[in-house]
Amino acid sequence: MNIIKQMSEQGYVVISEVINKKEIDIIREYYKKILERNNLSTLLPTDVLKSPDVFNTILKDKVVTAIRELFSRDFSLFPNFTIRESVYIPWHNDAYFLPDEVINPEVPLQFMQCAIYLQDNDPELGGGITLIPFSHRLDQPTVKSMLNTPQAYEKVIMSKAGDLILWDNRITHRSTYPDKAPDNTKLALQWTVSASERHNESYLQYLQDRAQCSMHVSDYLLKSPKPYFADMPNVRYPDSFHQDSLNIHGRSCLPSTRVKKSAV
Ligand SMILES: O=C(O)CCC(=O)C(=O)O
Repeated sequence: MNIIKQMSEQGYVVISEVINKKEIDIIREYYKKILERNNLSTLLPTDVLKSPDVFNTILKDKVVTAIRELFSRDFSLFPNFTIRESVYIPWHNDAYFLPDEVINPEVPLQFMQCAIYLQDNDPELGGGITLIPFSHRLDQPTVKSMLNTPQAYEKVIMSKAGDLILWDNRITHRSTYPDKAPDNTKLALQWTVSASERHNESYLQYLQDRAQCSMHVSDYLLKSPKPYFADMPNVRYPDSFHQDSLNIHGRSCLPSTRVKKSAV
């Protein structure tokens, strides 16, 4: 099945091996170094930008090509790129805070969540996500009733370390919970993209609001990611971007991708 058809029918795709073992280790090391400095398990976007080795992963040809193909056009990148540690989030949907036209199961794909997990996913050890295929095409009451017996519908995405998972942000998903202690820290590089600028302002407002209020289920987790949301207005294009990232952007990889000039 091609990726456009799979995204449309299943609500997610896996692009395998977008980064290799050496690149995984570099991102893991960078996370560890920054964690020692500020003790935040959701890295600040401006800290991600300081390392072109990390940020440029998002701009890799294989990544950008897949996103462009799925949207059939250039796209916007939001200032919410981060590396997150040991996030375990229950069933949720990332679109319910957006305008009705975005949530509507009938409309074409508009927002995608992107994650490169830095370890394999495993039903016992966790490390990635579990989702309900096709739930992006269902209305809220239907999904709610399915969540009474999610085992009947869920699918553990068996991604490998370094794979990119892209999901329609209307899909109902959760972290794959570990049944026993994983042997490695669960880490993921994550970000959001959109196909049209029509709803970008409301999404940016939503990200800004989350610096003050708890809205999404993940805002209620023990380690609050509020400093991460509060940092997003500091992402300014081009001033907060490393020259190596700007070179990639200018070279052609993202000729017209609209990195937001003023984040929020
Ligand atoms: O990485 C995970 O475990 C879950 C991520 C997630 O649910 C999200 O970003 O919406």
